[in-house]
Amino acid sequence: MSVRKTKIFWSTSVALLLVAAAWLWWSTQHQQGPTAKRATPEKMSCALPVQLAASPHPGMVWVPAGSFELGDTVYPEEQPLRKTSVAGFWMDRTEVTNAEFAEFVKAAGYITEAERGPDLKLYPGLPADMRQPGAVVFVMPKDVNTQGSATQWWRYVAGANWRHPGGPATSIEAHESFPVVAVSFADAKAYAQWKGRSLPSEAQWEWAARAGQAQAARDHEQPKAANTWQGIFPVVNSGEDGFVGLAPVGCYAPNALGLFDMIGNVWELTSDAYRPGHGESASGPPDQVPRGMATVSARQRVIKGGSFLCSPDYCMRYRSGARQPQDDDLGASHLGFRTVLLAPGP
Ligand SMILES: [Ca+2]
Repeated sequence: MSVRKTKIFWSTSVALLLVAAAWLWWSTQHQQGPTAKRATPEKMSCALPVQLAASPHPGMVWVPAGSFELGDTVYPEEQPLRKTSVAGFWMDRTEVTNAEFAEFVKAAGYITEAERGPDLKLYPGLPADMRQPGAVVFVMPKDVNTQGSATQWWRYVAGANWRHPGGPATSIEAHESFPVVAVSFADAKAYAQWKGRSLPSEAQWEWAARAGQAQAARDHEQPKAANTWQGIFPVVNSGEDGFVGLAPVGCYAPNALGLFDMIGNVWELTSDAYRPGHGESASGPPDQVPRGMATVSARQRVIKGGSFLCSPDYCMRYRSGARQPQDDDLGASHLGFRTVLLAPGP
């Protein structure tokens, strides 16, 4: 072996050893805490504290009026900060569960948009697989091109809906305490109206998530007491927080107002139409957005709170000020909601 070849051999060997050592270290770090937790099955429900019998609206908590700066400073769509005030209101202390949504569906005979399918008059250019009823599902890829698009892990799955969140082969059996997902804006609104309530505005939602602390949004750390993503998105999910996928509602400590899972678990729909920012220039019509291969003038809402898919290396939207657009008529496996009620306080 020549001197040059020997050098190359040793350089390569040292590099391989370093990579192996790094992988071993990472594995060890993530086996002692997280994987030990995952050795036990993920919980199917979590006990919620009993509310005071005197509460006029069981299952809801009072959010007092307040003034604060809407938005945050991490991503462009959350800026600029805007002074906002909200009046007091009641809010569901958890995300709406499968059991609660099932009660509504049964009583109202309601069929969700994901079960009915897209309005083909609105989407004449949709590819064949997206013309069928369905919803968008996160599917963990084996490998990923970091320069590529999110379609590497988001799939439109025919037959996916709130009863079958991962597609026809999946079910919500024994998942009564999990947040309902794959619902559209109209579905969530119909549920809220059936309950005599409404969906929160973005400002109401954000103020509630901050639990009355005007400066709470300046903390950009990944929260420990929330269902988010630990590992390397979207290919390694250590489940360090106890859940690889969705968690039942109420598994983490509530915020100071008694609201559970405002951050993480599922994104939550609001009643606000989406604009790409909080500035004056953001008051125009919604952007043209792609849906499949078609570009349509979709109506979009603001969604809040991030989900079990939010990670520091890809989407640090596990913050009260974070926001994203969501097509009104498109359900997704990381999207749910909760309701609010405008009524006198306690
Ligand atoms: Ca998690």
